[in-house]
Amino acid sequence: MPNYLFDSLFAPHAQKENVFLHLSSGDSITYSGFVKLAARFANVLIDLGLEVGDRLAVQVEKSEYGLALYAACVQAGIVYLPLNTAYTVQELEYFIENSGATVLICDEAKSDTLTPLVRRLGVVLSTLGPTGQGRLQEVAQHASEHFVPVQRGPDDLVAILYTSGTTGRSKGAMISHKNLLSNARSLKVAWCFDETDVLLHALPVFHTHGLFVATNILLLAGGAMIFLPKFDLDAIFAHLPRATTMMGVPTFYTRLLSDKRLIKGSCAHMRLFVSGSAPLLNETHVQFRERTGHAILERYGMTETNMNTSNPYAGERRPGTVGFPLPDVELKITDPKTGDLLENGEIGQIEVRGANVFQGYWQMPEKTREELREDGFFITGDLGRKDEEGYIHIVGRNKDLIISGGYNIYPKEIETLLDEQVGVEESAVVGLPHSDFGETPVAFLVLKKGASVDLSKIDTVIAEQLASFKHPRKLIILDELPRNTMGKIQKNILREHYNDLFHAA
Ligand code: MLC
Ligand code: AMP
Repeated sequence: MPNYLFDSLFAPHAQKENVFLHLSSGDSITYSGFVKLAARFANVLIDLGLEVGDRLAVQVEKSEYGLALYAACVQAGIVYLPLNTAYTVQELEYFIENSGATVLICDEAKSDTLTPLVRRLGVVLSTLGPTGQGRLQEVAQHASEHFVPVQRGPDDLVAILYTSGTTGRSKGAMISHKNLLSNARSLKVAWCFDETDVLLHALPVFHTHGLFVATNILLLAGGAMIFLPKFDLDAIFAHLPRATTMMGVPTFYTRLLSDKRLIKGSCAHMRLFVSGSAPLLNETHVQFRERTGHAILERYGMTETNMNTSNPYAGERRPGTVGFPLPDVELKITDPKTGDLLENGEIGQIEVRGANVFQGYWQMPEKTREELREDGFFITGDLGRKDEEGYIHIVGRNKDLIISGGYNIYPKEIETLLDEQVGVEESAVVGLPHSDFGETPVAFLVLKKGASVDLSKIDTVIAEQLASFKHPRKLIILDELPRNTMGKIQKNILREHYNDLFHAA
């Protein structure tokens, strides 16, 4: 049966014996081996009761098995819902309930903790560990390595990725087969990927960057990935000589620069370093070029849109810019108040349209209408300008968002929790510059009259409820929060005043 994404990404490789994944253990997985593993999983998922269009929630450590689950979902028509391994039980509960996922796959180590939750929600639980341990792989070993892909067209859903809301709860971005394939095709051409490429893959695979951008391009090109469990400098330097390309968030590059092993020689085999998911500092770009001779290629994307713009492969990669719109992406800069098109050079909100743009937020038609215009333009919430040569500069955000090491943190989520704590009158969470993570959250609290609070207790509550990357690095008590004449909290004043808090970090 025709299956839009499977037929381009996986089916062409079914008989190929060349390596798809080099693993940190020294083992490798061929393309045909990977396609067979995915087919086995697809059979097991069907046996677990999943049907076309059902959602499968997956919170597992990065491994070839986890990646094969994505491929299994594509061919079985199951909507893949990958979840950050740092999410707490409370966070998971929301994602499962909101998406209506009927099956959850988690690491064996988390199975006991999650059992009460899945019982309460009536969800089937299965386990999968990073070396293939767990119930899912046990059953898959005996399953057939043949699976006839179900029919899926370009507009059918392939995944839901949650991206937090600035005002309410997280929103599930509905991603279609066409969204992914169109973007992978554009990027493969734009960045000149082919079957000789070996991508050093140290990103997590529960977000757009590591899962879709990196993996789909390599699958389309027929190249290989050195598939590392996480970003670790020793592992990176051990594998760089075999790689041709790497994709990372800016923290990868600042950490590389902090290491003496980063020299021209260690990058001799590389043809491309790509950065995205957060702003790459000018100085990082310049220092990296001085040390290695490589100009990092910065691109700009989002969960909702995949990739929108990219610096050129062949032309000038201009630091501080995210390059030009990809060939099949329309981008305009508009007045945030009126939506009118602005002149080149003027700062406004970035809007994008194209086959890359998602289908809307899962079961949130109002939120979808607020951000996705009827004519197909998506209001990104990023502020930017186009310079005279057409390069796009991102100058800020029209949304209250902190990006720490490439992970998004929505202040509202932390503030809501802080405001619930006994003795807290109100709170404001802002992102402050941080040398490793780019930005990091800090919480400012105003206490109720006469109240005193134990900050360590508040820390404990935060740790129980929110993923560790969201934890405010500091809680600071103030007499009052700065406000404008309309009574609105002025976070910019807090940011300016405390700008240097982590300079020594
Ligand atoms: C981990 N920690 C973080 C963190 N990552 N804290 C803040 N921000 C982060 N990004 C926490 C850990 O949970 C741990 O907490 C503590 O920090 C020490 O961890 P670490 O060892 O220093 O971190 P590490 O594991 O090395 O991870 C850092 C990282 C990783 C930068 C390598 O976060 C990472 O791989 N980030 C990439 C994110 C990404 O893929 N984003 C793409 C989104 S898609 P504790 O409390 O346990 O000690 C997107 C669209 C697009 O944005 O355009 O691409
Ligand atoms: P996410 O919701 O995780 O997909 O994050 C998307 C957001 O990351 C975008 O809306 C931008 O704010 C930010 N982003 C991604 N790439 C870049 C970049 N190269 N420069 C600046 N911000 C970026």
